[in-house]
Amino acid sequence: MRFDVITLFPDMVRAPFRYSLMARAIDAGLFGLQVHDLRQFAADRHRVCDDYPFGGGEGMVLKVDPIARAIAAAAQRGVRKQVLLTSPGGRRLDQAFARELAQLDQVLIVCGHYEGVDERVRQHIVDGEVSIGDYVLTGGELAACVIIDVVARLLPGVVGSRASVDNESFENGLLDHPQYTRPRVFDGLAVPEVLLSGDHGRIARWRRQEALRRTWRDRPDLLENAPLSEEDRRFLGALDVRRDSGFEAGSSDEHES
Ligand code: 6GU
Repeated sequence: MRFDVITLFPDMVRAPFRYSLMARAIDAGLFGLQVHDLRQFAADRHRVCDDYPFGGGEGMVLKVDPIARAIAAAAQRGVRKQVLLTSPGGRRLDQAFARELAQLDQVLIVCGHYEGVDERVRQHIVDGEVSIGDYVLTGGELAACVIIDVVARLLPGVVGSRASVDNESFENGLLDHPQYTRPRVFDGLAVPEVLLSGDHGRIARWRRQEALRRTWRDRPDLLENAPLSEEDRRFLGALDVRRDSGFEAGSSDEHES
């Protein structure tokens, strides 16, 4: 899969992918990242990509024609692709949207900037708009980086094992269970005994219950869509009873069935 980003600030988009897992994945050819400088597609000597708004008003507007030329230059023919504009009003990025994008051969991201983008880009040039959350960024570059990171880590081989992607928060519909590593006791804070027991069945059950408990406490909305077993539902039912009868729902390892 290949990502193309069209931006006035190419280094801002390249930088995060020079590190860690993403840098290794690109070096290994697991996905491509081409960042295009919008200025190279300006029509004039001064490489102007924005202009005053028709009708007057504050700020500058990104011009349609450099964006159209940049996309024409970057788009591959005959592949499954999407051209997306970053915009706070776009479709909200979530794990399901990321999985859709991960099926494509090419994703092109146009970074919105300044006060706005010529409406014809939205209406006629891109396939859709994407937002990374309900807040306003100064530009689309950080959003583009987030989108690429979230999608790229779903591609085969980018993250170590299939299991580490499948088991994490949101992929299984729940928040993650807690993790601990050495030392066993830090400053009087001990690791839950069950994790040292060597009893893998008991450990798996405890982890599932802690994931359920955290989700129930911090993101109960996720429980609506999470795939739950009968045993999960009994456990959650017991948490509801405890809450309704005035018990605190503190984290512990004392609630295994
Ligand atoms: Cl994609 N762009 C901007 N400018 N702000 C945002 C956003 C995108 N997503 C959330 N806020």
